[in-house]
Amino acid sequence: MSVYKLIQYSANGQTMRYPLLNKFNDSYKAGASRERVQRPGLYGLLSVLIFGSVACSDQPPEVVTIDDSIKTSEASKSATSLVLWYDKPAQDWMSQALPIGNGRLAAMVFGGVDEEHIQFNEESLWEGGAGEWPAYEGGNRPDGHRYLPQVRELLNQGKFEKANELAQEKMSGQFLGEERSSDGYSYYKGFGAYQPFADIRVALVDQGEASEYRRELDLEQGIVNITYTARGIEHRRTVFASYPDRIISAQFSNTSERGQDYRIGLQSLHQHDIQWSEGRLRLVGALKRNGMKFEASLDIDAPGASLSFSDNALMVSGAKELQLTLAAATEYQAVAPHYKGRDFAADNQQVLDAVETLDFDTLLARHQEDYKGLFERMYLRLDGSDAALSNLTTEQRLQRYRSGAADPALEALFFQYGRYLLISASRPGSMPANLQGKWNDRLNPAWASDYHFNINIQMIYWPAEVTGLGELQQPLIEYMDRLREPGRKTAKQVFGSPGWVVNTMNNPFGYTAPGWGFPWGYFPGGAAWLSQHAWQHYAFSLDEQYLEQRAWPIMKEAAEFWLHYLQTNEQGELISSPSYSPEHGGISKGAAMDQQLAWDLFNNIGEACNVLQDHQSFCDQVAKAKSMLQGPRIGRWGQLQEWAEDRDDPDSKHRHVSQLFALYPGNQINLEATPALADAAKVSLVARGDGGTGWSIAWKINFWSRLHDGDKAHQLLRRLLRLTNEKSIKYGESGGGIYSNLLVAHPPFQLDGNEGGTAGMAEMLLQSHAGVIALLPALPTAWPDGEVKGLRARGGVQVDIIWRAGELVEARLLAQRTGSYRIRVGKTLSTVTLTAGQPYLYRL
Ligand code: FUC
Repeated sequence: MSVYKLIQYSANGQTMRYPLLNKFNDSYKAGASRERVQRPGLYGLLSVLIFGSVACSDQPPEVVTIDDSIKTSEASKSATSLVLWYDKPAQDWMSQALPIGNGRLAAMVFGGVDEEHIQFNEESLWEGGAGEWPAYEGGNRPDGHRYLPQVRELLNQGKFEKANELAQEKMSGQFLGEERSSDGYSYYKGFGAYQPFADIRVALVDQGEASEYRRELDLEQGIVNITYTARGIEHRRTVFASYPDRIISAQFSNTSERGQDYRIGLQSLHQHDIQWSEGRLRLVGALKRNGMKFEASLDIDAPGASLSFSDNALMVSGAKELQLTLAAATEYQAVAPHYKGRDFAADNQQVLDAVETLDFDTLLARHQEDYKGLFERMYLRLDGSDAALSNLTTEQRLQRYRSGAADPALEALFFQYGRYLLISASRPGSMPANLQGKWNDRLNPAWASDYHFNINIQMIYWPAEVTGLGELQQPLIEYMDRLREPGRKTAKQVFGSPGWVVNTMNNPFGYTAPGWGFPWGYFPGGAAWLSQHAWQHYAFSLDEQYLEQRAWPIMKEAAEFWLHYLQTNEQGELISSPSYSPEHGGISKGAAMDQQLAWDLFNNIGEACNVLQDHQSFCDQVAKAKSMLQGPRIGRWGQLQEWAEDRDDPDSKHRHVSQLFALYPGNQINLEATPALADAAKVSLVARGDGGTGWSIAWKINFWSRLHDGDKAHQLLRRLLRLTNEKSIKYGESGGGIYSNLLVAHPPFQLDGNEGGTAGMAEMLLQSHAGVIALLPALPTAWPDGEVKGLRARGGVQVDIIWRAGELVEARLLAQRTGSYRIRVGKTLSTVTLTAGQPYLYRL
């Protein structure tokens, strides 16, 4: 490859509507205006691939000076408003209450008239670990590695069942048993589960009948509002979670002459005490099984009102305005092996003291400045929804949509909701979002509301980079960085290997062993998959210091495991053994997903090597291993094989479609470079059908987008957005759907479905995985007119697009680095030179 010169982006004084790229951590910021010589990586240049049948033109499209020619249309403005609203209080936590969060704290707001109920969580309140099980060792069987050669030998002899039995007995992880409840949910003893924290209940004495009731979540403002009139008195509540101030804040106001009476209580499902002193209501508790201590502290401010404390509740009499400020913390600390030690009471006090003198409006303004700084980086308008639709509640709109009516603006609302939820559940400094983000009201949430690394948590982060929220991946990347320590132990003890691993299920107490359930728990590929996220943050941000200091060590150590784990077969190819295709079939050798994960990791390491120009011998070793990997195989019915053996069942409708990892989120298979494999992937996808759990349907939106079939992707989106009320665990055809609060149902609620759906919609509008920036690659006929601003392409390019009658009108590209870029619209491929920081208007 040729060597060329790049000048890194330096701010040029020009006012940008959107901030350029987001970086995790100031200490990793690359110096501006640094000159360096660099070999072009896939995303660095985006111009070096060979394109099959795509028509190429070397003529750059027309260049138009930028004068804000992309304008926001006024059309159908109200139908496109980014508000979820309802005309009744929520009765049900999962399907109706409205979520707020600041990354660390999360809450569900019910909006009752006689009683406001705010159920809340703090991210670190977890049962499980050494506190519950003194002999807990991250689930590892220390002798597991001794049996690995035998398991491999059995697989070599084709004795798959025997190999499964042995691996199950000797290598699978440990726990203390399962407690099943009648509704199908389980508690996994020793492993633990994410816990609900407590509930704020504010009873409004003497309300009578309410009229003009409205409960809304305003995504543009990042707040929940409740308004109604009762006995001629207007009531208004606003609730939000603030990241800068680390609190949840609620204001209750009313127009009553003498003020309103409120009774305020804090309650928890866990053992606790309530204390009242100096304007603060405190709930101090400890978990039953592992003893983890926690405290919630609620500041209560009601100017002019009288306060009295009795029966564990606070009576506030005659308040025209009531302000509640909540801080909550636990003793959890992310340090092995005990994972505790934080002075949570001092933490809460510090948080509340810091905001004591600030009034509600100031807190709100600080929250909104922070929140909007993220949310407003992107804008999406899908035209075609009648303005009158804004008179329908969100639930009515979903009902209408379910009966077949079109509502592109509702789809755009769903898209932005995914961004809202990610902003609420994952912020720099927080833990990563878990299966339910940070929202949970149960002692035994489904799958422990844990960190599942065989698709789920990765999917939650799919939309982060492309929708302009790259720094929200920081919690995931910091988390995997910390996971390396327990992950090394598992690699050594269970696999006799260097490097680090994590398997299917993980808790914040370093459970990196294969899960106890076999074979579903077996998935050493977890770390390789996570490493993709470490790389992708670089691919979008081009932050070299981050790549060198944060991503590289994580990726390198994950690759060390794979270099050791892969076995050479008789044909001299490298294959994974034992290998498992999540959660389908038993263990075997060379399952497609493992092969693709290893390829993806090695490929990204190759890209990183080009950037860092260091680590030569390791880079050579990885490149060699990559070239020896057994590649994707096309089977007897034209399918992309899920296993090394050609044994795919054309009738299987299994929700995991792991053999298509290479199509999305990987890029080993793509329409440009590997059309035959893309065709095979399509055959497999068609056979699997359109059903599945929420996340499975969401994944299929992304697959079809990568296959550039916008109408099919949209059909899947419609399927995902089918209103449901199902809350018990369902798979397959009866899975998927959306609740009236727009949370996606596995069922039950799992955040991956929301985020995978948002990522899929982004993928319909912009793709950049194959060395080309594809504009509107999978635009469905259902979205004839629209506009999007602030999407991000790999290689540090920000993209705005406007389209009419299904055709691109114009796009604005803002590159972070000067260079040559390939742009594709339909079959037209152009090469353009983008200048760092200079918007470029592209027209066909
Ligand atoms: C995987 C999936 C299940 C569920 C669980 C949390 O195991 O197969 O459907 O989403 O994760």
